[in-house]
Amino acid sequence: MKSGFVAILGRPNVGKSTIINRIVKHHVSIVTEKSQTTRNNIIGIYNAKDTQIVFLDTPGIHKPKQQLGKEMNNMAYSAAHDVDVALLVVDASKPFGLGDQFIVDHLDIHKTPLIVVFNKIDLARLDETEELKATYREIFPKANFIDTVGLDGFNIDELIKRIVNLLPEGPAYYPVEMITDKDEIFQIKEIIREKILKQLREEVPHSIAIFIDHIEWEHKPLQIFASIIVEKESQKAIVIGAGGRMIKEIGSRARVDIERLLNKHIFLELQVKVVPDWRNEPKALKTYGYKYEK
Ligand SMILES: Nc1nc2c(ncn2[C@@H]2O[C@H](COP(=O)(O)OP(=O)(O)OP(=O)(O)O)[C@@H](O)[C@H]2O)c(=O)[nH]1
Ligand SMILES: [Mg+2]
Repeated sequence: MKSGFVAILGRPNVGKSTIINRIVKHHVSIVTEKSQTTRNNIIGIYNAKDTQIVFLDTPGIHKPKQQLGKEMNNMAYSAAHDVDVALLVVDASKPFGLGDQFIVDHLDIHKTPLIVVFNKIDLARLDETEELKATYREIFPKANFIDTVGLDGFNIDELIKRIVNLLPEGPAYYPVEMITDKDEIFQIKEIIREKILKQLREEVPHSIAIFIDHIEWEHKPLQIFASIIVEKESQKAIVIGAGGRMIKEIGSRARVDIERLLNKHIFLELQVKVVPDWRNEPKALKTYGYKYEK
């Protein structure tokens, strides 16, 4: 059989997580319209007849302002190593800019079989994409190019075909019933974070982390007590909202998805905690699951 590992790399917000979810037909990685949604490497496993592809979704590579950003970049850089194929996802509707150059300079993918995925082709003008492709052709003369729309699945089957062509013969690395490497706790935290990202504006989403304080597994309904970590009192006020309306909304939206994930009724209690500058604190980064370890 054909099998192997494929890293999905690129700038924030280009559609990497949308693509992995399309390929594995599950919501293994949260998607929002905000940049830097994904903060960890997340495995999504594709199984078909005589084929297993282990995809790694990665945080969008960007110029980091905090230690958190450095950790996220390091996770993405590490994913690029020892894979059979690298996908470099770019936003086909945006001209080649400093952020793209940053990736080319920092990401060591010149020796790996590479597919440059021109995603969001639905938003792009033909003449603009021609120019973008010419630039990428100069940088990666041997790479395979493909246009996709992660949002509706356009060309995703073709992308899978091309990946399979580049894969070696090998064993199944994971049991076929496994879809992701992340456990339920991770997924619960991501669901809560997704609701906050979708509900709030730019600055606050980047400053939050989720910590599960306690789960009463035996209780009916199952009880989950979680903390939303922010950096400032002003952010705490925003997350709670006037009369507690915002946190109530976040909680009820998250509860619906967590119930679907666990297939049972749950009780979700959220509280907000201020941990100043946690994005630069090594201990806090470790506690919240964002410390890159080799
Ligand atoms: N129009 C259009 N929108 C897309 C397409 N693919 C993804 N999007 C949207 O782009 C936004 C970002 O998608 P994500 O999948 O979260 O992007 P990402 O690359 O994982 O972003 P980070 O996790 O921040 O690095 C979301 O609002 C998606 O719905 C596409 O092909 N066309
Ligand atoms: Mg993502």
